Amino acid sequence: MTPLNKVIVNKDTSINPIWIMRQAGRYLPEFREIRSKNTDFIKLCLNPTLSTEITLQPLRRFDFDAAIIFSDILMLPYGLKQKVEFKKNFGPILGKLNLEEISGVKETDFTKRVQEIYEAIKNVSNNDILKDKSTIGFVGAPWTILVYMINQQSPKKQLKKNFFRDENLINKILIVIEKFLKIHIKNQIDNGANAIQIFDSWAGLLENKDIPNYIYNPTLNLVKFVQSLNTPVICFPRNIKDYKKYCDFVKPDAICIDYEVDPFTIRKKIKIPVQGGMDPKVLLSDKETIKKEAKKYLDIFKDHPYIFNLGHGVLPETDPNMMDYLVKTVKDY
Ligand code: 1CP
Repeated sequence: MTPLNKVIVNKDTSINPIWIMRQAGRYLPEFREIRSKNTDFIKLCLNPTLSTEITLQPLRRFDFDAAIIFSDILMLPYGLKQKVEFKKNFGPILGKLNLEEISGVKETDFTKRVQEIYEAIKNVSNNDILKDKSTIGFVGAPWTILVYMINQQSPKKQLKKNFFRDENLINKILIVIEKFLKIHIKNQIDNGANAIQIFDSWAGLLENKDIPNYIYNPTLNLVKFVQSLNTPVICFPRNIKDYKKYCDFVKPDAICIDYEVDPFTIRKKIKIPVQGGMDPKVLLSDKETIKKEAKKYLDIFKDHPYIFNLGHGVLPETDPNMMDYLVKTVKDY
């Protein structure tokens, strides 16, 4: 078993595997070079040679314990034939959502549209670099995918005022999303992913009363589905107000925490393996601060199954030498 899976499945507290969200990305000059020649982000995700190469880039530099496949959560709406574009300095822009159209998409059509992602997973998981390391597949949680599909852009700017106007319609869309997320998860596992992370980046947007319908219930269905395929599942409900309640309802195999939540409280309240937490901005400081902050998390979770990661994606302005220093610090702990 890989170190990551030992922590999640066997609850091993003697090791602290490390991987980093967005570990393949803009802080690496070798990624920027490929990206500058491939301006269409979706096409890049669907080029198995390049997406394999990008996924492996960080593993050639650093002793990470897992590869996360270079793709995007928005490949799901793309696979459902909703238009998806990534505009420079703006982020994703999606076309109008048509329930009839997405409901008409067949499983085989979907799989064909994103087939290259599975090819990349196969390439990565069969690469010698991945010996004794995990290949992480991922999806967006139903709620976060719903947000992008209806809002048609990042809700960072704002969530459409009439977002919840037609709850009946929303619930029908959620059913389609859930169906295809399961297909996408199974395809990733069939092609070599041996852990799945579910990103709920906009979990923090909901009021308490809406959380069961939009987060707990649909995510629990996905978690059960991944577990039925004998694969561990990590959930990242970013900025959720109550991680404990989330874990009690959704029952993932491991929980990834953001950098705003107090790690002491997490350790006290949560019994399942924990991942992440450190503020990505720490990597913009100096070695002394990086060491101090990394050790803080490692000390707090010393007797708890813990996977080192950040509390969100690595920032593009991060110096790769500081990442190297962080990985060595965690490995030497
Ligand atoms: O070069 C570029 O401009 C592309 C930047 C980029 C990258 C490197 C985007 C655009 N997506 C990705 C890859 C990506 N996205 C990965 C690859 C694997 C890795 O981690 O190395 C993963 C896991 C994601 C997941 C993802 N995409 C999330 C969940 C995690 C998070 O950041 O909260 C979300 C919300 C997205 C949507 C997305 N993709 C890209 C952008 C700019 C956004 C929008 C973010 C927003 O709404 O603010």
